[in-house]
Amino acid sequence: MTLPLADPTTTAPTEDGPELVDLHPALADMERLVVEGLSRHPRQLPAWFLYDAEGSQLFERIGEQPEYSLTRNETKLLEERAGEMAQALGQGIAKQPVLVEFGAGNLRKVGPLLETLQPAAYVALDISADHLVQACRALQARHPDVPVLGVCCDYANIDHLPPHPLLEGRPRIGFYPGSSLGNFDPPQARGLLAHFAELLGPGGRLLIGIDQPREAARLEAAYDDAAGVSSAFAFNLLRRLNRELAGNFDPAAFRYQAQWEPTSSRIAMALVSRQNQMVDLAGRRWSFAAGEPLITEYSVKYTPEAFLALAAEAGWSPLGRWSDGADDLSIHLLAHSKMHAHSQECNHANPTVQRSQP
Ligand code: AVI
Repeated sequence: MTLPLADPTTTAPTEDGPELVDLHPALADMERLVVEGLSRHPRQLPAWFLYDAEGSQLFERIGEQPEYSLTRNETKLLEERAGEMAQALGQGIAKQPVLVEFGAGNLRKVGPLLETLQPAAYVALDISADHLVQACRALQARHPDVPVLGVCCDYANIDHLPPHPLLEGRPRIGFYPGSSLGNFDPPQARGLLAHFAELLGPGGRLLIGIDQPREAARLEAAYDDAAGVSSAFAFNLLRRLNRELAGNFDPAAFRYQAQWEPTSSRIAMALVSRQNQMVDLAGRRWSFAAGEPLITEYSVKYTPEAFLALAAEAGWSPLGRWSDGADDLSIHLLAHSKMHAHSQECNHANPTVQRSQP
């Protein structure tokens, strides 16, 4: 990539595009997380490891597969209902807010909200630096009136947003589409929702997309598409580990599997060892038994009720909900109950639920 990332301690504008801050975890942190993850039973790595430059591109291709409807349905819902969402988001907020997107990806979902909400600035947080640079540039070109700030980071593990004059004294609205909350197990997800409240600060609101449970066959197909893109996405993790952490995984010695686990309401994605084998990684030897899974990701699916119960435990109250025609996914609007510095009193007791026509 050509666009330079700013020093982590500054947010100086680059000459030819939006501002960027690089807070990507250091190699030593990745090594520590790999050792922790591979020492677990079952072995499991943080889902963000899947998103190097190649992984981010593969994930975009997953969104284009006919079996994986989440991206399409959520984008359509946002396009159709962004006006209502912006109105609900802005209610009772005195100042023009800043919009903060967690795990921003290709930044293709936020457009309708930028147009309808017209925030004072837009901050995109994503783990994949190259992908973020390209996406921020393209977004800034499409929306020249909204200042764009890109922050490359593991959004679950930053203490605060980088200090910036654009963010000072303004209410912050979080945007977390794509149901990425499901890639954390429920206790972690609860912690993440509480963490978002901290990052967003007083008056914080959150617009969050949540995928819902449905028939096992549809879900398993969505995570193991016929074109093999989901499988390639998982196998890319092994290539990344080999390249960045001195590994010698042999991809041919693993097979990809995506299984619906109804009792946990989740899809478990794994690379399953085809044989007993030893693998070198991060300066250690790891033994894999035949049939042993390396969990690459879970994708937990929440009914609206289950999600709102989890959100309430993290201090969030419902303000509204929009769902797609098939009711496969919902976009929830939440307000943090303890934090109303920038907002006036609002009625959280009766959230609205709005359904799109199929
Ligand atoms: C990013 N996240 C919400 C995706 C999901 O649906 O859990 C990740 C994914 N992995 C394979 N397919 C999609």
